[in-house]
Amino acid sequence: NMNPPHGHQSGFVAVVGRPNVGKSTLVNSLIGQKIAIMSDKPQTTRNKILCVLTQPDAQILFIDTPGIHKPKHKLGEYMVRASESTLREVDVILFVVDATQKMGAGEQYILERIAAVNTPVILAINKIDLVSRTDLLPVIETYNTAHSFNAVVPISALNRDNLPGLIGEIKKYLEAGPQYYPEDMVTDQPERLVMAELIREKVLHMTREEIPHAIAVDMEEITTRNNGDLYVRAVIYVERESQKGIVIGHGGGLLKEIGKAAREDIEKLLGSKVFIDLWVKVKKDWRNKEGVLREFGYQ
Ligand code: GDP
Ligand code: MG
Ligand code: K
Repeated sequence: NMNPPHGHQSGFVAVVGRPNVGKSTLVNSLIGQKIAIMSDKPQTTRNKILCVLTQPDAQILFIDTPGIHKPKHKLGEYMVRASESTLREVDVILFVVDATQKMGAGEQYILERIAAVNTPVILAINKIDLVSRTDLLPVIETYNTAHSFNAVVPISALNRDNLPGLIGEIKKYLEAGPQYYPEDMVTDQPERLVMAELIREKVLHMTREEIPHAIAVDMEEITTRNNGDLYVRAVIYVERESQKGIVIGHGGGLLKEIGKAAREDIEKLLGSKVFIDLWVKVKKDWRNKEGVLREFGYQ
């Protein structure tokens, strides 16, 4: 049921910023659990859900936008285009910068990308625990001169300083919408998202560029057995029969390899023995139906 309860808001926030400004720290502080683990792996997948913040009146899905960085190879160029459409589709862009660093080429590049879209942009100036008030003001001024932000919010991701203020600003730009993820899934089973992303990552790695980035992995069942082992059944959704063939591979060989690689990562992550039951299904044109939401397999 996608009808939002009265007054409930939800939406997507694209988190952008160059490495080491504190994106992962921010995401971890927001959700209070270490699930941003995926964001430090090689940037091969398109968008990843970094965290889902569930409050009584709102659900905010923070997504990583890897293609925002200057491309170094052909796949990178593809990802820049992909990230541009992401920046257009999300409700808010959260641009994270480091208060202790001068605005540099990395920031300039991101500013150019966000100037090309109409999405509201909130600037989070992070690490204010490391600078004095007098040193912070010129930083704010420099960024305000460079771009007309919808809001500028000084924060310390590490000390959780002013995070409610940041969330408050984000909420101004969310629309009425449902809770996409059940609350318990997000707070008690963050590993579910991570598992889906791990499987997705393996598919993209192992099929190279033959498979478009828009595939979705749906975790159909996660069961803990009596001995603590985990049983996972997941469906990989592709757009065409031919892609299904590629993912499955000759005699099911590639799907087996994908399952094995994902299993090894998930076992490392969770520390328990894992059985993965992988299926591939075709969902025609679901990517074209619109928006980031569909990308994650939601109807
Ligand atoms: P990312 O590459 O943007 O994801 O950056 P990380 O979250 O990995 O942070 C990079 C470094 O900055 C780490 O050593 C963090 O501990 C540190 N850091 C992040 N946020 C803050 C903050 O608010 N204050 C301070 N002092 N350090 C921070
Ligand atoms: Mg990080
Ligand atoms: K990152």
